[in-house]
Parts: sequence; structure tokens; C-alpha cells
Amino acid sequence: FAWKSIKDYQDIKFELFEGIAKITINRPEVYNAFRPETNMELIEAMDIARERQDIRVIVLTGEGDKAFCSGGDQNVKGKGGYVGKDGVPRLNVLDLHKRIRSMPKPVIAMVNGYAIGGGHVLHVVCDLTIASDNARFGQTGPKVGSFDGGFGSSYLARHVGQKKAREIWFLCEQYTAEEAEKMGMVNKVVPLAELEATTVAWCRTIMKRSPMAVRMIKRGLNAELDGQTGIMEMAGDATLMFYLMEEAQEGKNAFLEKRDPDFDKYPKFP
Ligand code: 2NE
Repeated sequence: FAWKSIKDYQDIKFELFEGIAKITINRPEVYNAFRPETNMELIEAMDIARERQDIRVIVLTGEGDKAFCSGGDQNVKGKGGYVGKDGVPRLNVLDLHKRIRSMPKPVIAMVNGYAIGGGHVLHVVCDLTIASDNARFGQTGPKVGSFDGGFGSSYLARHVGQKKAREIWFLCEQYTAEEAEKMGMVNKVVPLAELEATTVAWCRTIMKRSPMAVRMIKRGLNAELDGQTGIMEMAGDATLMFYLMEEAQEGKNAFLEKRDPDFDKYPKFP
């Protein structure tokens, strides 16, 4: 596939092919572990992908054939979080989770190896996961002095059930791609050589569907779980669609023309 760079970064690659944005964590020497700067770049790329009209689907992956992401970079873990070049400890991967969750376009994890620790959480947060047959999944937090009690546990439990989610977190074992698929946290497993082609094929199928319909399905599925934030996101899109109606235009026009609005002429759907 003829991926073209959208923007150059230090820790990630950000590329476009057809309507697909591919974001690759590019730190293979640490199995694509993230440091604060990695997350800052990922967040910026997600924001660009959200805004751009020519991007319909986002694929998140890792460089090479060893790892999707091995979580937080243990070399920079200090007191209070992962310490960036500015000396400030952060856990800014949570801001990335929020971006993926509220992204009005599908985000697909293309898991090409280890999805471990915070890297496992990243695939959990994505809308779909397509994995290569060499991929391995698992949490390590309670083994290495960390945990994710947010999407990394509660949303995981929605995929695999409460008992299995507790097992994954309490035991910190690793699971094969096949086991992860059986558990319901992976959509499809393919040979590594077919991973990108399969992911692109899924993206192409999604891109044939109505973007607004897909968006509203994501909002609805999120809203059931995300409380007021989920309702806010869904209501925001309802407002967007209302703004597309003549009825909303009439309200604004009446204000600007200093007259009473005439809403009687608009249909009252049963
Ligand atoms: C991923 C895994 C299981 C791979 O094992 P193996 O034996 O195949 O490879 P190896 O030798 O352990 O790793 C290869 C190289 O990558 C580095 C290693 O240090 C090693 O470097 P060299 O010795 O060759 O120089 N590497 C791997 N993961 C790294 C990491 N996270 N940070 C820095 N360097 C890393 C095995 O490597 C593994 O278990 N990795 C650690 C996974 C982990 O515990 N991640 C952090 C969990 S906590 C977290 O991510 C988190 C959270 O829980 C909540 C919120 C936010 C973040």
C-alpha cells in the first residue's frame, strides 16, 4: 500500500492511504513502549485525523513484527508518572484513551505482536482489533507497580466478562491471539503477512458505509457505558444533525431578521 506521510514526528509515523490514517508507534527498540512525548504526538495525530475530511478510518499499530505496544516506557517511569523531557511526571496516555473513545470515526487496533500492559489497554480502547497470529495479549500492572482501573478494566470486562477481566489483571498472564479472539476482545486473527491487507480490506468495507450512521452507532454503544460524557457526545451529534435541518435555520434566521420564528411549518414526526 502506498502510504504517504501526513506529518513527521519523532516517536510515531502518521500516514495516509485512500481514506485511512495509519498511526504507528515507532519505538521498536523498547517494543513500542510509550513515553509522555509519544502520547503527545499520538494525541496530536488523532486530533488531525478527527478534523481532516479525507480521513474516514484510523488504524493504530506498532512498528516491526514484535510488538504493537508494550505500555509505558519503564525507563522513564518516575514518582507520580512517566517523566518527560520537561521533568514533569504524567499519565497522559489517558488523554489518548479519551481521544480514541470520542473520535467520531472508527479506530482500529492492528496488533502485530505484543499488546502488553498499557499497550493492551490501547487495543481495548480501540473500536475493533485485528491481530496477527503471533500477537500476545496481557496486563502486567500488578506485577510492575501499576494498574488501569479505567477503560483498561471496566471496558475490558464488557468484552470478556467480569471473571475473565479479573483473571487477566490479577494473574498478569499472557494470552495468544486465538485465545484473545475466543474471549471476545479481538475481532479477527490472521497470519502476520496478511495483517495489513486484512485491515485495509476492513477499512475499505467500513468506508463504503454511511459515515454518519457508523458515527452514531459508535456514539450509541459508548453512551450506554460512558454516563453523562457518553450522552454529551451523542447529544452533540444530535445537535449537529439538528443544525442541518431547516427548523434550526429558521430559529437563527428569525433572530437575525428581528422577527418571531415560524416553527409551525415544520413536520411533527410521530
Ligand atoms: C513485552 C514483553 C513481554 C516482551 O518480552 P521479550 O522477552 O520478548 O522481550 P524483552 O527482552 O523483555 O524486551 C525487548 C526489549 O524491549 C524493552 C526491553 O527492556 C528490551 O530491551 P533490551 O534489553 O533489548 O534493551 N522493553 C519492553 N517493554 C518495555 C517497556 N514497557 N518499557 C521499556 N522497555 C521495554 C516484555 O518486554 C515485557 O513484559 N515488557 C514490559 C511490559 C510492561 O510491564 N509494561 C508496562 C506496564 S504498566 C503500563 O503500561 C500502564 C498501566 O498499567 C496503566 C496506565 C498506563 C500505563
